[in-house]
Amino acid sequence: MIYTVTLNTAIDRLLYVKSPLTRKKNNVIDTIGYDIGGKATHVSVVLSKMNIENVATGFIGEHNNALLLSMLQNHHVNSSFIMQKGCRTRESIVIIDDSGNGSFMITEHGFEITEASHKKLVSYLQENVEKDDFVVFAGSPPSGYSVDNYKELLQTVKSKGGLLIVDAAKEFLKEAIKQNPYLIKPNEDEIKEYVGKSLIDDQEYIDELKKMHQKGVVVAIISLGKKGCFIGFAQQYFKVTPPKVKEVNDTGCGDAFVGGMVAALAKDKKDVVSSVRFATAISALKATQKTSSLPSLHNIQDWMDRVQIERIGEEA
Ligand code: TA6
Repeated sequence: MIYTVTLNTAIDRLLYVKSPLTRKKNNVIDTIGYDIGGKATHVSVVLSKMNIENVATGFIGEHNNALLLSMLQNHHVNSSFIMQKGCRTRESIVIIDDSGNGSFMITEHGFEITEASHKKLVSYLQENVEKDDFVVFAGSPPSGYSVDNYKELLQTVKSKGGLLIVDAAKEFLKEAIKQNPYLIKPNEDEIKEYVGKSLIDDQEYIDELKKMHQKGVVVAIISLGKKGCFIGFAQQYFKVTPPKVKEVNDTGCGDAFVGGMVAALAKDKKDVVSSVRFATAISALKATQKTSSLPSLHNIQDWMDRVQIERIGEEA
């Protein structure tokens, strides 16, 4: 089984405006839509789209969770969330215009998780995760959620023999790396914050991927948005360039990428190069679509054929 864990679930409120968002002007909304928000839930959508069994877990608020749960059901995602009483699942605002330059995303902190809710999630993982299950942690924990609690979740998965896939930032990324994850995918800002400086050239990216391997990460990826990613595994390093697209809504592209990696690795753990090709293709395809979660895999082979993968280094 694959588990996706969203500690800070969200409902995305998508506001479409025709002309570019402008200050000191009435920016009239053309249409309003709702979609699933929260990074690991988007991973579940990709998996379910590919008929890969998975369960979305994490925390949801008691109020307004029906919309989120029904959207997950529409995408055939099975869910088993810890519901926290008296709280409201947050709404993220995503503003999309016709400029082709991507979306604006405005998020809330999310409700504070009680110790009792945290312990319920620990027990859920303890009771359900089995050896070699992928368990995906993606997205920022809600404010007030401690690194120690995060560590407890990761260690629970490890103690059951599960394989951690983590897309996190700041101190949560640092903690994840300490837990020998199977895969991590910091983006440009997250790696800059982790390393303490911007990475300039291919060699600097390779050096950071190598350091992650030395710390026990099996598949290390640094994603660079529309520029693609660097990936390292088994002492091999690649630079991956996606096809050029007219960006409609970049919200959720990183999550579609993680979903693609998990889906492809679940089929064949050894074929990391094909996996990153697939993940890059669906992330690029997602950018052309209005929604936050991936609505279709239409023509995916064509997109995959247009991904460029260049081998850039190998350790002796
Ligand atoms: O990556 C897109 C997305 O999952 C949105 O759907 C949105 O709700 C947001 O990210 C949540 O991000 P966060 O880091 O706050 O968990």
